[in-house]
Amino acid sequence: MNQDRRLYPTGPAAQRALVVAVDLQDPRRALAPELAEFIALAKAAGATVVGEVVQKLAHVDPATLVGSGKAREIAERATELRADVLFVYNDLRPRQRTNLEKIVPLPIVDRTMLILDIFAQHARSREGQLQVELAQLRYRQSNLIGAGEALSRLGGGVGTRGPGETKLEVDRRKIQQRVSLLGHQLDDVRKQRETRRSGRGRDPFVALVGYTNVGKSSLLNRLAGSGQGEGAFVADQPFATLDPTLRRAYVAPGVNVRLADTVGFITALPQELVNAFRATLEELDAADVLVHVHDAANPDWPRQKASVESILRELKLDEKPLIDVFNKVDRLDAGERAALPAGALEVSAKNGDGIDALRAAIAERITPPAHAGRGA
Ligand SMILES: Nc1nc2c(ncn2[C@@H]2O[C@H](COP(=O)(O)OP(=O)(O)OP(=O)(O)O)[C@@H](O)[C@H]2O)c(=O)[nH]1
Ligand SMILES: [Mg+2]
Repeated sequence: MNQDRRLYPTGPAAQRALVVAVDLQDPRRALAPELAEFIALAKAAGATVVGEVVQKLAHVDPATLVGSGKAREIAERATELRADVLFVYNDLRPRQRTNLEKIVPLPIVDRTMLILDIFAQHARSREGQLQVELAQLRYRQSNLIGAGEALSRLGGGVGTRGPGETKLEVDRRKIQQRVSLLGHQLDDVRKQRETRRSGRGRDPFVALVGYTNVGKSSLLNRLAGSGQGEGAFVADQPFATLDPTLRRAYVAPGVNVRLADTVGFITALPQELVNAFRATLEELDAADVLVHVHDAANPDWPRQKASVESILRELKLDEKPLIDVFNKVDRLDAGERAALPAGALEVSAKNGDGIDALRAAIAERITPPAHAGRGA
């Protein structure tokens, strides 16, 4: 775990988090599955969730999000539970954040910060790390959140503090300097990657996409025949994969494809992340086929599917040939399998079921010119 890149101050021990959510009782967007997902994110970030406060409201309170009475109640709960951080599910305006912090004297972490924090912990490649840091700083800029410990350790030092500057002004100036430096460094890293790429072969390009934790990396390993230890990283946690992995995979006699694993999607993917990862996501544009992976064992898969589809639309990738694949069917009984959409491609990355059918489906969707002359 890399503490230095974390977005909010943290001690060596796991943080005790009190989760706060406003339930707007929107019939089109139920709170329960999203709140469960938020709590999973909190755990993936390394926190211990010590309590949950859900406030039902018709509208969020413009001043404090939850209302000042509820805020005082939250402050009491936080003391009782010895919480040291507040995880707030709903989007917070800067003013709501400041007001809430006055009543509940704890650092406030919102959903975007949580996701960015997990990304910061999981990024391995230089490009991934630069992209995440840039996203974090842009988020701070647009939400007027102070730079905190982590940033003052970067550069800073003698000569950075001009006469009469307030803490926030210094923070802003440092953030701005760091943002432009990161931008330049990212350009360099990307240029190097372009050079490496141009030397690559011309096998058709297939990209695995889907909600986070559905089994994309497991499928990549299965399709590419990676053995234990040499394959893409697999873990039961959101955003295990941040850095795109590319492998060669066999799909039919004489037909190989370049197979890419990608960062998982999530409902309301923070805009800062979409922007920061745009270059990586734009590579999907070069795909001949997208394989959209679903977690058939998660009852929430229809919501996840819709959310991925809307992100694909946003990225203008909705016109691409796409294969829907239902993974983890080893966890379903016969009745549950029968309830999946008719004709669904059912696979298990775990035991290999349905993988041949998936290979055949990919081979069929690859446009003929892409593998003309490569027949067995
Ligand atoms: N039972 C079962 N579990 C699976 C299957 N495929 C993946 N898993 C498990 O699901 C979890 C997530 O798998 P990953 O391959 O890391 O999922 P991912 O989509 O790459 O996730 P992110 O990179 O975090 O977005 C791991 O615990 C896997 O072992 C499957 O076919 N059956
Ligand atoms: Mg993965």
